[in-house]
Amino acid sequence: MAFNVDGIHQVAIHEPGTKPMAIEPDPGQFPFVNDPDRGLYLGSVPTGAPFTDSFTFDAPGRYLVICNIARISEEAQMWGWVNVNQTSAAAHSRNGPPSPGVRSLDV
Ligand SMILES: [Cu+2]
Repeated sequence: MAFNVDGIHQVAIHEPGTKPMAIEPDPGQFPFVNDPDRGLYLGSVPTGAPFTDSFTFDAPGRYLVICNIARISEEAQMWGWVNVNQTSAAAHSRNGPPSPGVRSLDV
Protein backbone atom coordinates (compact mmCIF):
# COMPACT_ATOMS: atom_id res chain seq x y z
CA MET A 1 0.00 0.00 0.00
CA ALA A 2 1.26 3.44 -0.89
CA PHE A 3 0.88 6.40 1.45
CA ASN A 4 1.11 9.72 -0.32
CA VAL A 5 2.35 12.23 2.23
CA ASP A 6 2.17 15.96 1.56
CA GLY A 7 3.15 18.16 4.47
CA ILE A 8 4.63 17.54 7.90
CA HIS A 9 3.17 14.10 8.53
CA GLN A 10 4.64 10.69 9.28
CA VAL A 11 2.96 7.34 8.79
CA ALA A 12 2.89 4.99 11.78
CA ILE A 13 1.20 1.61 11.40
CA HIS A 14 0.19 -0.36 14.47
CA GLU A 15 -0.59 -3.98 15.18
CA PRO A 16 -4.13 -5.18 14.39
CA GLY A 17 -6.38 -4.61 17.37
CA THR A 18 -4.61 -1.47 18.57
CA LYS A 19 -7.14 1.26 19.36
CA PRO A 20 -6.42 4.97 18.86
CA MET A 21 -6.89 5.70 22.56
CA ALA A 22 -4.23 3.11 23.41
CA ILE A 23 -1.51 5.13 21.71
CA GLU A 24 0.75 6.79 24.26
CA PRO A 25 3.17 9.42 22.98
CA ASP A 26 6.67 9.18 24.42
CA PRO A 27 7.18 12.61 26.09
CA GLY A 28 10.90 12.46 25.42
CA GLN A 29 10.29 12.07 21.69
CA PHE A 30 8.13 15.17 21.12
CA PRO A 31 7.02 16.26 18.53
CA PHE A 32 6.86 12.61 17.50
CA VAL A 33 4.42 10.14 19.05
CA ASN A 34 6.82 7.18 18.85
CA ASP A 35 4.71 4.90 21.01
CA PRO A 36 7.38 2.49 22.27
CA ASP A 37 5.17 -0.60 22.49
CA ARG A 38 2.87 -0.84 19.54
CA GLY A 39 4.61 0.24 16.39
CA LEU A 40 4.65 -2.09 13.41
CA TYR A 41 6.02 0.33 10.86
CA LEU A 42 7.28 3.89 11.00
CA GLY A 43 7.48 5.82 7.76
CA SER A 44 9.97 8.39 6.58
CA VAL A 45 10.58 11.51 8.64
CA PRO A 46 8.91 14.40 6.78
CA THR A 47 10.96 17.17 5.21
CA GLY A 48 8.05 19.25 3.94
CA ALA A 49 8.31 17.99 0.37
CA PRO A 50 5.74 15.45 -0.85
CA PHE A 51 6.85 11.83 -0.73
CA THR A 52 5.44 8.32 -0.83
CA ASP A 53 5.92 5.60 1.77
CA SER A 54 4.88 2.03 1.15
CA PHE A 55 4.12 -0.92 3.35
CA THR A 56 3.07 -4.48 2.52
CA PHE A 57 0.41 -6.01 4.73
CA ASP A 58 1.13 -9.74 4.77
CA ALA A 59 -1.49 -10.75 7.32
CA PRO A 60 -5.22 -10.02 7.53
CA GLY A 61 -6.44 -7.63 10.17
CA ARG A 62 -7.69 -4.16 10.99
CA TYR A 63 -4.61 -1.99 11.24
CA LEU A 64 -4.50 1.38 12.95
CA VAL A 65 -2.61 4.02 10.97
CA ILE A 66 -1.80 7.30 12.69
CA CYS A 67 0.15 10.42 11.96
CA ASN A 68 3.25 10.16 14.13
CA ILE A 69 3.50 13.91 14.63
CA ALA A 70 2.07 14.25 18.14
CA ARG A 71 0.25 17.55 17.88
CA ILE A 72 -1.43 16.53 14.62
CA SER A 73 -2.55 13.08 15.62
CA GLU A 74 -4.03 14.30 18.92
CA GLU A 75 -5.62 17.60 17.95
CA ALA A 76 -6.55 16.87 14.36
CA GLN A 77 -7.41 13.23 15.09
CA MET A 78 -5.31 12.17 12.14
CA TRP A 79 -5.75 8.44 12.11
CA GLY A 80 -7.62 5.78 10.21
CA TRP A 81 -8.00 2.07 9.63
CA VAL A 82 -6.66 -0.20 6.95
CA ASN A 83 -8.67 -3.39 6.62
CA VAL A 84 -6.73 -6.26 5.10
CA ASN A 85 -8.81 -9.29 4.25
CA GLN A 86 -7.63 -12.89 3.89
CA THR A 87 -7.65 -12.85 0.10
CA SER A 88 -5.68 -9.65 -0.31
CA ALA A 89 -3.11 -10.64 2.32
CA ALA A 90 -2.57 -13.99 0.58
CA ALA A 91 -2.28 -12.31 -2.82
CA HIS A 92 0.25 -9.87 -1.39
CA SER A 93 2.37 -12.65 0.03
CA ARG A 94 2.40 -14.53 -3.29
CA ASN A 95 2.72 -11.76 -5.83
CA GLY A 96 3.75 -8.54 -4.17
CA PRO A 97 1.63 -6.07 -6.18
CA PRO A 98 -1.24 -4.13 -4.62
CA SER A 99 -4.54 -5.98 -4.55
CA PRO A 100 -8.09 -4.66 -4.70
CA GLY A 101 -8.86 -5.71 -1.13
CA VAL A 102 -6.42 -3.15 0.26
CA ARG A 103 -7.59 0.42 0.08
CA SER A 104 -5.31 3.39 -0.17
CA LEU A 105 -5.34 5.98 2.60
CA ASP A 106 -3.88 9.41 2.00
CA VAL A 107 -2.47 11.06 5.10
CU1 LIG B 1 0.01 14.53 10.26
